[in-house]
Amino acid sequence: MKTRITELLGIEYPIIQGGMAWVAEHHLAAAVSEAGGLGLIGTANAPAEVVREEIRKAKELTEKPFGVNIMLMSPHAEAIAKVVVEEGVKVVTTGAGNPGKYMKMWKEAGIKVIPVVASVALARMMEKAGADAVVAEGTEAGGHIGEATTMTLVPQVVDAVSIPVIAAGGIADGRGIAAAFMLGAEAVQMGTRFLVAKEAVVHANYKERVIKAKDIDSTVTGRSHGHPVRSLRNQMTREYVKLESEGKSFEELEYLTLGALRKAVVEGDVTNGTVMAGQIAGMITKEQTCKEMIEEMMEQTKKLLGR
Ligand code: TUI
Repeated sequence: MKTRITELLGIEYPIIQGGMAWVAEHHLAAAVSEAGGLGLIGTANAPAEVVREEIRKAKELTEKPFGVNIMLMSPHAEAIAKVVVEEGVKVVTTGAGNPGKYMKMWKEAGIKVIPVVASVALARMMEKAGADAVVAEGTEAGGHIGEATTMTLVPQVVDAVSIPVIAAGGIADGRGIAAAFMLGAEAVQMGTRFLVAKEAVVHANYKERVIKAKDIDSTVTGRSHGHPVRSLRNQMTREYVKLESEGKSFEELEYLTLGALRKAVVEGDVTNGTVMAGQIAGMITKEQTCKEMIEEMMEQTKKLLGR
């Protein structure tokens, strides 16, 4: 399945793994890249030197291309923006902000830059700034999200820009990939499915919560602050909603999401921790290797697109 994205990134299959905070570390990134997709190291709020180590460890596990996702709300974003250049990273994706001020430095270093956008306006701006592609991420996605759905956002972004578009949000099998292609996307990015990959170093309780989740089990916190985050409903989200209704500020509540994400991913506290996941969690039923997931999905996609 050749597309402009597989050509641009030098990958076999048009599947990119989401740069999930705390989850997307070197084992997962290398496994997805080894399986023919593009693995990503997610930086979230990690310090730059931790990210440098992650990049070096991923290089030991795979010779295939992998990328780094930079979460632009992080206090370390600027330092990480330099580390990816120093370490010779081939692909950078960005989330939760506008990476405009780093574009020149990255392009001069020969890095392929793929910002995640949640609107047509930012997609247009990124194309002008020299982005190689964009990920159009719908509100079905897990974690920090925008307002538009994947079904509405992807075709509108495809119409607005000439660079290739990668669809994200609510995609976890070959049907979703085929549908994304019908909307004009040339690859997909998926997070929630890879959360339960055998290679994902995620606490068993977290994986079990995703596997057991039903269609309507996710909820969004932080809408009133303009920082909406999707996760599976639990004690933490109920507490957040309560404090939000009492008028607590984003800064006062941020610890509940970001600090608590570590609690869920590392310690397995899925009651008080943040279990970030997308709406498609309800469709995910088993742990598999990245290779099994990707081969199964591509088989299904080819059948559907060949019909
Ligand atoms: O970034 C993500 N997903 C994330 S980041 C994250 S870590 C975090 N945790 C708690 C609170 C905050 C962050 C967990 N999940 N996805 C990419 C994404 N980017 N989705 C939406 C956006 C986005 C939204 C608005 C990108 C740009 C934007 O506007 C930028 C601007 O300045 O116009």
